[in-house]
Amino acid sequence: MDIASLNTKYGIAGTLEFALGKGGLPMARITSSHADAVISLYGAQVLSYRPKGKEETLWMSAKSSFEEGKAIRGGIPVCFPWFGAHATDKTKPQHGFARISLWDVAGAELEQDGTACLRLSLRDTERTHALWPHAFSAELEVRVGSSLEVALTCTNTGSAELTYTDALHTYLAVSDIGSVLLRGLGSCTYYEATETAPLRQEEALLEIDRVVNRRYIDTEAECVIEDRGVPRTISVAKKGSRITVVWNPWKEGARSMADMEDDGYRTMLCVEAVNTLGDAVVLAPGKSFTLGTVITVD
Ligand code: TA6
Repeated sequence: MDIASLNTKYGIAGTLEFALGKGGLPMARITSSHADAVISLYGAQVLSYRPKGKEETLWMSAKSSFEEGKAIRGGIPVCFPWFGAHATDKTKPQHGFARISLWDVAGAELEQDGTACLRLSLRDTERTHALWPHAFSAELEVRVGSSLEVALTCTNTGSAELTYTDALHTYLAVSDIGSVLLRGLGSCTYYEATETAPLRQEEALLEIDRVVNRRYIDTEAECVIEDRGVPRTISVAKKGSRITVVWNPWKEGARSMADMEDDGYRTMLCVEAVNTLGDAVVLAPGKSFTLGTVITVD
């Protein structure tokens, strides 16, 4: 659907407007009484969330691609139907195809309390069958209110059981990584990147002073970024996930990525709601499952 038709069908005067953004990709721009937000239809990716009177909450790489076929580096990428590299075929796109697909608009509403809601959808096609041989529908609901609520619901529309992994790979903006402490994962067990030995985080507050790529297991805890530089706290709550991934690529990692500035790692921290490892989602025909995250700034 073109931009004019999207605005006619789903636009909300003064609150929600569709426009072509960077790279000519279609975006929804939301201005609610609580916050402003930008959501890319390419990838169903929230790119910006700025509560009224506050600074930007989500990090976006100044060197990100905005181009079909490439992932956008920042905001909240949707990883589906697999998280990370494909289990058996490394030629398939890292983190699945959802973040490099153009999603449809399924609905938009302005709720009574001023929260604006946008729903995007993705269904299986010949292209997705070539990458993942399953019938599915996915819906991403974004609620822009005093918090940012993002929920990914996947439904098995086929006649056989299917299994997937997924993530809401949230990039949070921080003043400087040296001014940040992450609360919520004390006493949790985690796996570092591709290591197989479990480790335990002893400290209640995590300081990020080197590359961090941890998969914390068996945790539904809310995480809180304490940013002494702004100062502010960003809390990241979640549902439908017992794995939290914390990622900062640090200096060497940032340098190795074409779409991140060399010092980009200093102003970001990913705190991700994930289903992976032993927590893959198994869906019988007709069944649905929702993964959600709620981001609140104080
Ligand atoms: O969630 C952390 C992670 O899986 C890291 O291993 C790192 O590779 C990151 O995601 C970014 O992946 P991307 O494909 O966007 O470069």
